[in-house]
Amino acid sequence: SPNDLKDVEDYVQGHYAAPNDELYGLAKGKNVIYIHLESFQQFLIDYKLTDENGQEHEVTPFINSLYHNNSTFSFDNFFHQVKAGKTSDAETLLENSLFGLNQGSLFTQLGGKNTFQAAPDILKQEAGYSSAAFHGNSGNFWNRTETYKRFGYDHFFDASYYDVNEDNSFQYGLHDKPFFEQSIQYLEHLQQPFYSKFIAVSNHYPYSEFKNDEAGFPMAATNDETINGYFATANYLDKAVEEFFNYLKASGLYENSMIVMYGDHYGISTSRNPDLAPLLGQSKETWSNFDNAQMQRVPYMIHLPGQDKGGINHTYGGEVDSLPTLLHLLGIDSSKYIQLGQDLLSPENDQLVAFRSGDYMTPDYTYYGGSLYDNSTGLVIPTPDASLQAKADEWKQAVNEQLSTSDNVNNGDLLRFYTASGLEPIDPADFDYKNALQ
Ligand code: GP9
Ligand code: MN
Repeated sequence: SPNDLKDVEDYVQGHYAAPNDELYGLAKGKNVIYIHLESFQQFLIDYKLTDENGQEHEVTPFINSLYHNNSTFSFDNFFHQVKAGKTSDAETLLENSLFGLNQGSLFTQLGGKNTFQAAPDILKQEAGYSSAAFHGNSGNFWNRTETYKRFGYDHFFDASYYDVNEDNSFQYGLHDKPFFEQSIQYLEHLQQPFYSKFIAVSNHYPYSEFKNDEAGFPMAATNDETINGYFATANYLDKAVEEFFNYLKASGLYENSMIVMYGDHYGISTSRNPDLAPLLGQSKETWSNFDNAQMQRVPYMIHLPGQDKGGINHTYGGEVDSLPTLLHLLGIDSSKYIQLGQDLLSPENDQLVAFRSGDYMTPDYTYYGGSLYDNSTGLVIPTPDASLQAKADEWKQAVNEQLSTSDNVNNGDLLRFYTASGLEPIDPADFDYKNALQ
């Protein structure tokens, strides 16, 4: 009911982190280009795979160069917060600053009926942005077509807009190089400024597509085929992203754009991590749940050509924090929206990262699978002293509150009652993705 909204608004007000004055509006009026790095974990950044002759191969040289560039706000303590909705949960988090559901996918269950106040809609109504999503798979996957209408996407270029054939695709759709290459003709027609996202998908489990790639990136040599192929598909993604940047530069779009790259979730599941451990300089035998929690880091990089205020930021945060961060860089006040994250560039950021399971992470402690760990040692703290226990209780409560607020908003479809943002309601019937260019 509308009354339930009151608690949500109180939470949002109490949790709001005011922007960093120096950075507010730094990207005002820029195009926004999201590049979705499928299943891409932070450990790939700067990683070098050693082949059987002892030679090292940098897996993602292009993405690494962006990561280390002062035009990029890079984060090394950024965590995914998805559950069963995987990619679609990441989309929910990044574009709404709300969590996915505790069971199943929000896109599938509520994407076709709820009211949202998502990034494309906010930017359209506040700053005249057009918007488009690009993905070389069927629009029905994760119920995207219906959900995107309610997010306010003007255009959705799904597989029907691409030449997808046996040679250039796999079970999840078009491969990344042809995907970016064929996207350009559509991107060129968008009215600027635009908000866009490109969901690249080649680096998706089972990582078996580039084993015999002509580029010949080596396989890892563990007992697990999934791990072995992961580096070569990540390398392919890196090259595809580089080609896309070259296009953006050649077309002149680059200078007018803010390019945001994120890993949506882990690519190597927890059960496989012990086999990965030796490649990370750790031992299979001592691998623990603490290590599993650290592996949930994914890249988050905001590349803003022509400025040098970036660098590697160590703030602890997660996908829910992306939208307020982005809006503030674009010079848009996020405080009037129901967003549950905090600007990662704000000095007021709490640095408490909720996992969807209710576990959490702070700069000093990890709570995972029911145990509290000291981040500096990686060891369990069996009996925290009274002051630490009090803090841990507070963190747990704050995490539960963030997650339950999200569930209340989503399950109660509460945004349909929320008028204080001043956004006009969306009518999904206004959107027809079959005629995307009209
Ligand atoms: C396919 C892709 C699937 O459209 O988005 O990703 P997943 O959710 O399986 O990571
Ligand atoms: Mn995914």
